[in-house]
Amino acid sequence: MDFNIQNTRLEITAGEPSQFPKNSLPRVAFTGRSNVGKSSLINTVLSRKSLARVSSTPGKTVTVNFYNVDNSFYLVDLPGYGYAKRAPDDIRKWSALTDGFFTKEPSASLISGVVALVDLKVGITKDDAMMLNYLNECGIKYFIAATKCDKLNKTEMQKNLTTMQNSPSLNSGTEIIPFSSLKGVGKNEVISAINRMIKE
Ligand SMILES: Nc1nc2c(ncn2[C@@H]2O[C@H](COP(=O)(O)OP(=O)(O)OP(=O)(O)O)[C@@H](O)[C@H]2O)c(=O)[nH]1
Ligand SMILES: [Mg+2]
Repeated sequence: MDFNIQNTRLEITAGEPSQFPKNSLPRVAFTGRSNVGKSSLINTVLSRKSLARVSSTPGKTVTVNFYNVDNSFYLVDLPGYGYAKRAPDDIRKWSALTDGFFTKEPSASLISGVVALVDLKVGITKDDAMMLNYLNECGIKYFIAATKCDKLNKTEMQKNLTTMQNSPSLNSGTEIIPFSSLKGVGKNEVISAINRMIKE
């Protein structure tokens, strides 16, 4: 790796697409259902205890956080989806930010790929399927981080991974990485996969 992942700072918390960084650094984004463990994964991957806020109230903030990694690229924490109790204004904000990020220039061309988080115990929900289909349609590269794998024993884990692999929402051959922030499982694999996306 020719960047220092330890040298990371939260550069911008954007409440609207006009606040996205104006430079041309590549971006790797994280998507997932609210409460899937996105902030925890970001902290684990960056070896930081609380750079990304781990919340007890799911889906509270509808913002896009840009983490500047060693002035080489951005890790982008997109707002979670599938949170039922969301106010209409927040839903509008979610769509504007997500569409702004994935489909509007200059943002869209700067995306190297996406880490799509799916809870391994819950499996691919309707909302996950919608997000994955959206990524497929946009032609964006992604891999799956199958989160909270510590909640399952080996047999259950294998079973759920196989089910996930066969999901019609995934392009065949999509990489699935079992992950646990709690146990530190999958950390190096996620870093390598991000690294590959940036270099491709
Ligand atoms: N067992 C287990 N629990 C986890 C793991 N990662 C996160 N959690 C728990 O899941 C809850 C949500 O974690 P967050 O990291 O805040 O999830 P998030 O996707 O960022 O949530 P929002 O930003 O609110 O949408 C917290 O209670 C965490 O402690 C994990 O690897 N294993
Ligand atoms: Mg979060």
